[in-house]
Amino acid sequence: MSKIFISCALPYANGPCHLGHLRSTYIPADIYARCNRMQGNEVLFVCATDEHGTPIAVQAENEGKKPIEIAKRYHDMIVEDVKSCDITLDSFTRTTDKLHYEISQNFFLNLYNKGLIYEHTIEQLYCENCHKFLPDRYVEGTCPVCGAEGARGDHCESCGRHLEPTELKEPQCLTCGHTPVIKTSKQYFYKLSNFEDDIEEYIENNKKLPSNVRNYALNWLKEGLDDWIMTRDMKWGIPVPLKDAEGKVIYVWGEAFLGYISSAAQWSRKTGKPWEDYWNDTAIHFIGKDIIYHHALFWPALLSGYGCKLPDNIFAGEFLSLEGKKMSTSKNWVIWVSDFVRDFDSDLLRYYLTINAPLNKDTDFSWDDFQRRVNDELADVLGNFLHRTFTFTHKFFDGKVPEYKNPSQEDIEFEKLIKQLPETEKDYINDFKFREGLVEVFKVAKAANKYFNDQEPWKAIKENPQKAANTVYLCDQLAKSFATLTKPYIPKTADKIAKIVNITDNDTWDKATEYLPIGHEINKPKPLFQKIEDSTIKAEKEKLYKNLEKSTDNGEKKMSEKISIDYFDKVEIRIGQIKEAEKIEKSNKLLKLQVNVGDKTLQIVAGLAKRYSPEELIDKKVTVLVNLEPAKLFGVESQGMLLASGESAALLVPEEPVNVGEEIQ
Ligand code: B3M
Ligand code: ZN
Repeated sequence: MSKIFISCALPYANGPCHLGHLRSTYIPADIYARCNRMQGNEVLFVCATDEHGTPIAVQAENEGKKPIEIAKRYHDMIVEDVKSCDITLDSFTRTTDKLHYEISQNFFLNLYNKGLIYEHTIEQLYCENCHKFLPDRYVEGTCPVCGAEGARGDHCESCGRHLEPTELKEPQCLTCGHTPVIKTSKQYFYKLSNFEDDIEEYIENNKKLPSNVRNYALNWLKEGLDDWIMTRDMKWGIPVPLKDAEGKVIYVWGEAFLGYISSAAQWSRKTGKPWEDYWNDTAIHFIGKDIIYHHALFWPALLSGYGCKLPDNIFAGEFLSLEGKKMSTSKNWVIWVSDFVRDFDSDLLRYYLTINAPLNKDTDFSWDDFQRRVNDELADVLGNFLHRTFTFTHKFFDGKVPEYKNPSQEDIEFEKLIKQLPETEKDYINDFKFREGLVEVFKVAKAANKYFNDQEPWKAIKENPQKAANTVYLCDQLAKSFATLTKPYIPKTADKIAKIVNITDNDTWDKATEYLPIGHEINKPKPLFQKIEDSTIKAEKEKLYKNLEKSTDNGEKKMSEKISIDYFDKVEIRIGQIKEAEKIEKSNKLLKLQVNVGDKTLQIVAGLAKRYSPEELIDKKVTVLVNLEPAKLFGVESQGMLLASGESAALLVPEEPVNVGEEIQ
């Protein structure tokens, strides 16, 4: 038996959880935690909200609130989000907890006293109007790399570069709009460069590290490691525990990691069990791919400096996009967990986000694909198998597991699948191959449906009742096994299956191989999954696009994916002429247009109101995407799309006179 320390990256307490958080960390970590507990290992599964840093401080200023109020609001929401998806954390604390302050300051002091943290004076941006330094997100400007406006002091969203505030062109104080000046300030740096060799050895020798983490880390190591700044001049944060460091706090990345430890330490205080036993046995971090650098290089270097065992594994989930576009909370292109679980069972989400792609690949959430997987896979494969098994047990065998005698070759073959599954699936999960484990369950469920069809128990019951009994017997056994084996993935459903099968222990992996005794009574089945109607998906899509419309921007660029010429051939673009145009009530952006495209007139809702008045559009010739699936925007059906440039919404119009209805090729 092992003791396993599992952590999820600490979410910033500046917003609730969205599907991306679930996909990259919570769901995989929970699958792993659950499966390990079921195998009899002792698990300590921790997380906390990351409550310092400029995003929260800036938001608080904008709302005229204290940072702690913002943090508390989102901490409470995140706790609910995580609960609603059955993430079985043992401890979910906050980086504003007293114990976290103590642990973080002691950690800092320990490194400082060893000479691993040193003072160094650097140039920083300072707002003379607000009388404060402007680290990270306190300042915005033009990106020096790609020229995009609105780049933040720490990062440019447009090109993805990490930035220093002093690198920004035309910087502006985010609070008051003044142009900041450059001032020098003493800061504290960690001697990260001292640890290059140690970290390289750690990464090279740790054969269990997944390839994405390994490769990213080794590439960065090739470039060499620069010392890391550990402090900030700001009020919101953990004070630097040194006499002459007034007004300075520990940089959020210099203390957030300690959230893993302080969360565990708070759990230890409650339970009396030492968290160190878990860390020292096996420590595993689940994170998103954007913070591999921090976890694979910086955190191990801090731990080495402190003299502590390094994590055994770091598992980085890659990105989730939404309907083919990069998710963006600022642009409202996002699905919040709380909205999702209001409309759907969280198991459906756990299923979809796991089966959709392995974690080391980027993937997309699309409402149509979600519907397809729920209807064709959960309902038609797993749900159908279980339902027919339970129904037949009741219809022909009085709700009792029938006798199994003289098995046929098919029975023997099928039984092999049942017996192999627990081991195969466990191996996959232990190997962090969560998708593969789930695919295996569905392979067997598919094979079970085929076996059921081939055996035709509805016929056999008349001609050869023992054959029907064997079929139902084996299917009952597999159904029972599913009550355990699906639990790491879809825990609510697994418990429903257990209830119907009438067993109480579906929490022990080994029990999956134990058979139900002949004569065991099962309960009356209820359908486990409901199919999702087209109208439901349509409504969800409308909601999503409406959100986008509400936001100030036009959304982000599509992920640049190559398409084939055949695919492009399907796209029908024609010259059209606008015949009518009117404003859409309650929207300051949208116009409702009637556009003649030759053989028909399409009603199109377009985001042109800011640039064009309805009158000036009448009779204008425009370029129209004709074969677009209709969608509703602000309750108005739109049957096509006008081509226009993104940001400025300038229409693409033909240069020379052309006929209405002419196709663009
Ligand atoms: N709070 C969230 C992120 O960058 C950040 C993680 C901290 S983990 C120690 O995804
Ligand atoms: Zn200012």
